[in-house]
This record gives sequence, C-alpha cells and structure tokens, in this order.
Amino acid sequence: MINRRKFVQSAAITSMAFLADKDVLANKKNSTLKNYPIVVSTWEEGLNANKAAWNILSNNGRALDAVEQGVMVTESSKNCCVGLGANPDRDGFVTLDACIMDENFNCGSVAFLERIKHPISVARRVMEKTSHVMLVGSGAQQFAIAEGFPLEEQKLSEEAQQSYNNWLKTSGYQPNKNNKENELFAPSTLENGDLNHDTIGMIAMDMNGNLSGSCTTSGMGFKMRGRLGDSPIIGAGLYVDNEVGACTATGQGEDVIRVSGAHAVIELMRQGFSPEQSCKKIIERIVKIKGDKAKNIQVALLALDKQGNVGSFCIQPGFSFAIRNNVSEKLIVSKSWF
Ligand code: SD4
Repeated sequence: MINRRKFVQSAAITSMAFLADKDVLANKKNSTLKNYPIVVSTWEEGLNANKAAWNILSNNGRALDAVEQGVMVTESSKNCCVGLGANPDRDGFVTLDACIMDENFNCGSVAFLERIKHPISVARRVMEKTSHVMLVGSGAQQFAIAEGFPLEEQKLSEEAQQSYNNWLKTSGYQPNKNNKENELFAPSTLENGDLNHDTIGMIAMDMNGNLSGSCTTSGMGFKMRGRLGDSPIIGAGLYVDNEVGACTATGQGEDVIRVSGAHAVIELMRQGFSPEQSCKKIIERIVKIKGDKAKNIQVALLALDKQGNVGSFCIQPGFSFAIRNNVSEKLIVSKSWF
C-alpha cells in the first residue's frame, strides 16, 4: 500500500519529470523553428557549397545528401583548392582524400585516390556498399571504377601547373628536411590571413534533427607522395554523433590527427561545453603540444551541436566559415588563439 507521504513524493517526482520533458520539448520546438535545418562549412568556398546543401535541407531532404552534394560543388570547381583542379603532390600528381558520416555512425572514407572527380561520393559508396570504412590508393580507384565513376584525365589545371612549376623552382624535392613545419604551412603563407587551404568540411542538421558531415581535400599542396592528413580519417577531420553534435577540422592535418581533433571536440560537447568552448579547448591542447612551433601552423575546428548552435576556433587569424539556416546566409570570421 502506498502511504500519503510516498504518494505526494511520487506525484511531485512525476510532475517534475513531466515539466522537465515539457521544457525539453519546448526548447526543441523553439530551436527547430530557429536553429535547424542548418549547414555550416569551412572557408569561403563554403558559401557556394552551402547553397547546394540548403536546396536539399530546405526541401526536407536528408542531411547526408546535403553534405555530399554540398561539397561536390567545391570538388567540381575548376581552379579551386579542392578536387582535381587542386595543387599536386611533390611528384606532380593530384591525390584526393574524403570521408562522410551519417546519423547512425555509418561512415566511409577514401584516401590517396587519383583521377576521380568526386571522392566524397566514392566515400559514400564505401559506406553504403561495402563492409569497410576506408579504401585507399589503387584499391579505392578500382572500387570507384567498378561503381561507375569515370576515370578522369591525369592533367593538372592551368593554375596548379603554374604553382607546381613555381614550387619546383624554389623548393625542390626535399622530404622531411630540417624544419618540418615549414614544409606544410610556410610562415610566409600565414601573413595577412592568406592561408594555404585545400579542404572543405561540411556539417549539417536536417529538419528531422539528424546530423551528418563530410570532408574532402587534395591535402597539403606539394605534400610527400602517399601522405595523408586528417581529412579522410573519421574522428580526426570529421566526426558525427547524432546525440551530441558534429565537428570538422581543417589546417595542418598531422596536428589534428595527434589529438583526434573532431572526436575530441564531440566528447567535450557531450560533457556540456558549447561548440565554441569545445573547439577552443582542443585548439589550446594543440597549441600546448606544439609550443613555439604553434605560431607557424594553422588548425581550425568547426562544430555544430544538437540544438543547432555553431562554434569554431582556430590557431591563426584568417579562418572563416560559412553558415546557412532559415535566418542567415553568411561568412563568419572565427576567433583565433593568436
Ligand atoms: C590536410 N587538413 O590534408 C588537410 C589540409 C587542409 O586546408 O585542411 N587544408 O592536412
């Protein structure tokens, strides 16, 4: 038998739970109206990519389709920093890396892929059609061809050929000599916020509140042949946890991998830190690890939480991200450590 005291206690607990649920529902409803669907992506190229993603999201499409088709715009752009028009490696070949992740922890990735225009779509096929997460090099290319992706001509874009010729004049082929940092982001390229970037990372939440993300890159220009950065690595260049949020990274991939950047941000968000606070904490970790060398590198992190809040943080000034939702379409300059 239930006594009066117990009855009052349990009624109070039930009504508190009810109120809490009501609050959560009300917040969710408000944030549905205000904060999502939403898509955010790295660098100024993100503005165009977001347009394609927004077409899908605003028509009640799936975030996964939005993040694939969004970054395909950047992969297609002729002389852009991403895709087959990008800078080659030291041997003069463009090699591409990409990964994608949906709301159910499904993920796919390709790396060191040559002569395929849309690595992000190959990554999605790896996710959907194989039991694997990553395919690399000739195996990834073989899979792409078997899936019907055309093999493109092996030819540098005019701009890339020009910058490769310039690079050959001054830099030569000197893998891993002396100052490792300067091989990647030379300090001169960090002046005036004019950063060397070769990547787009995109994260989105659709009308159903589901998150997905994509990341695609040509990697660092004039990298050693076979070098991979963070962009195709789930947990480094991209991570999505549909209960918590999504994060993508750009910049010097070696230093993102070192701290499992995107995953580390998500774990901080899970503890209750905002997207910006979480990104800042991981940037702080990298800066601490790098010591004096931190001033020569760029890493930027961009995150979106389950309520549609966006935040970013980077090491050097100069990183910006593009945002598109019901209320705005704009480029935002990220806060930076220096
Ligand atoms: C990489 N994170 O390959 C990429 C490079 C990048 O803008 O983001 N460039 O390390």
